[in-house]
Amino acid sequence: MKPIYVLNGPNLNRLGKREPDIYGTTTLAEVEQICRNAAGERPIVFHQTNSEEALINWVHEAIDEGAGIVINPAAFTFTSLALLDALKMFEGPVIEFHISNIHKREPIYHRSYVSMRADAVMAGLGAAGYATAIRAVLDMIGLRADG
Ligand code: CA2
Repeated sequence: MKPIYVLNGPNLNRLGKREPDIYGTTTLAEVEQICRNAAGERPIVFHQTNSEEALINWVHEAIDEGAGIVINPAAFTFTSLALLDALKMFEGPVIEFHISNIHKREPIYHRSYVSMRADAVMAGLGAAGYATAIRAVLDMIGLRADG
């Protein structure tokens, strides 16, 4: 069974340790467990990086090996055409996920390049929302013959 790739961008390794009023108190290790629990038997490849290159390389890996992608690109959401180009090469479902509601924030957080490829965009459900994203991507994979 092909895995779901859950990819997390810069600074999310600090989750649960800073700005709990915006991002909550759940750590990234707990997010990983939330994702694995929600996925059931479907394998999860879970990564976080502060490097744009590493994030793109994992999207490339998913192109060859993944059934779906849940990606929280963090700040690369608003800056990275290279990440958008990589995601465009992926043929399965892509969910863009943000812990906070980026649309409640300053205008620089409103224009997402990743949204131009994402099949769904989720924002503001907190860290627990990763489980919802996993269930949604599983549903989307289930609708495809080659999932
Ligand atoms: O809400 C999200 O999930 C974000 O993608 C998080 C990004 C931010 O740039 C996006 O606008 C929204 C990263 C925020 C900074 O990283 C932190 C991580 C943990 C604790 C505090 C900051």
